Amino acid sequence: MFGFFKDKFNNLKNTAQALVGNVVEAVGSEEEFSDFVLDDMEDTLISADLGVNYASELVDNLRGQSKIKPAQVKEYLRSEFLKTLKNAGENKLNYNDGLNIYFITGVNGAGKTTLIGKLAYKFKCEGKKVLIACGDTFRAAAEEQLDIWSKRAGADIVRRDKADPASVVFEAIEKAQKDGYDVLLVDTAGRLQNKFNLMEELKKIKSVIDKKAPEALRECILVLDANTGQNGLQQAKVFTEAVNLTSVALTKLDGSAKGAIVLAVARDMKLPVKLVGVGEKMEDLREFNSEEFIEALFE
Ligand SMILES: Nc1nc2c(ncn2[C@@H]2O[C@H](COP(=O)(O)OP(=O)(O)O)[C@@H](O)[C@H]2O)c(=O)[nH]1
Ligand SMILES: [Mg+2]
Repeated sequence: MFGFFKDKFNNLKNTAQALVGNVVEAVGSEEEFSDFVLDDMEDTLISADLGVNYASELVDNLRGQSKIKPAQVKEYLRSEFLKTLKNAGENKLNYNDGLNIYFITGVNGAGKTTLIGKLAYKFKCEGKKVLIACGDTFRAAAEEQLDIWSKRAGADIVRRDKADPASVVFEAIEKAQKDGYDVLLVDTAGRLQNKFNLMEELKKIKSVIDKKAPEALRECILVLDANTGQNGLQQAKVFTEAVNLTSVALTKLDGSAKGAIVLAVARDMKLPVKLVGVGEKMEDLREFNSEEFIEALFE
C-alpha cells in the first residue's frame, strides 16, 4: 500500500511547497495572525491555485481568534484540507452487481479517452464484461483512438462514424442490457464548434442514459488535467450545470502537477476525486484516497 501511495503522489512536491511550505514560511514565525499576516497568507494560498473563496475562508477562520497560533498553521491547514476532501464524498468508484454506466466528460485533451482505456482494462482484469460507447463522433481520429484502446483492453465497442452521439449511446445501452454487460463506458467529445453545442450534446446523451437505463448505476465523471489551475474550477461549474457530475478523475498527476485544484473542486463543488491518472499506459490508473493525498502534501 505504501509503495502504491508513493507512486501515486510522488509528484506533489511543487504543490506541497506552494500550499503548505510557502504558507509556513510566510506566517509560521509570526506572533499573531495580524491583518498583515493574514493578507500574506491569503495571497500565498491564492497563488497556489486554491481558489479565492477557499483561500479567504481559511484566512477568515483565523481572524480575531486566539486558539490557533501562527506556529500551528501547518496543523490547521492539514485538518481543514482533510475535512474539505471528506465532506466532498466517498473516494471509491460506485459499482453494483447490475449494469454500471460511467459517463466520461471533460474538455479536449484532459484525458477522457485514455481514462476509458484504463477503466476498461481495470474492469477486464477484474473479470467484468465491458462495453465502450464512442460518443465522440466529431473527430474521426477519436473513434480510431478508442478502437485501439478497446482492443488493447479486450473490451467491446459500439461506434458509428459520424452518427449522432446520443444515438450511438442509445444503441450501446440496448446492447449492454441485452447481452448482460457489467460495465458501459461512454466517451464524449470535449470540443464542438462552441461551448453551448457541446453542453447541449452532453445533456442529450445524459438524458438518453437516464431514460433508457434508470435501473443502472450511473456515474458522471469529469476528467480534469491536474496541471489545470483555477480554470479547472470553471470547467467543473460548466459541466456540472449541464450534466450533474458525481465525481472527478484527475489525470496527468505524473507531471509537475498543480494538484491544489482537487481541494478547490472539493470545496466549491462538493465533488469527490475518485480516480487518478499517473501516466499514458493502460495500467497507469490509481484510486484516489483523501488521507494519502493529505499525507503526501504534509509529509
Ligand atoms: N502523462 C500523462 N498523460 C496522459 C494521462 N492521461 C492522458 N494523457 C495524455 O493526454 C493526451 C490527451 O489524452 P486523451 O485521452 O486523448 O484526451 P481527451 O481529448 O480528453 O480524450 C494524450 O496524449 C494522453 O496520452 C496521464 O495520466 N498522464
Ligand atoms: Mg477523446
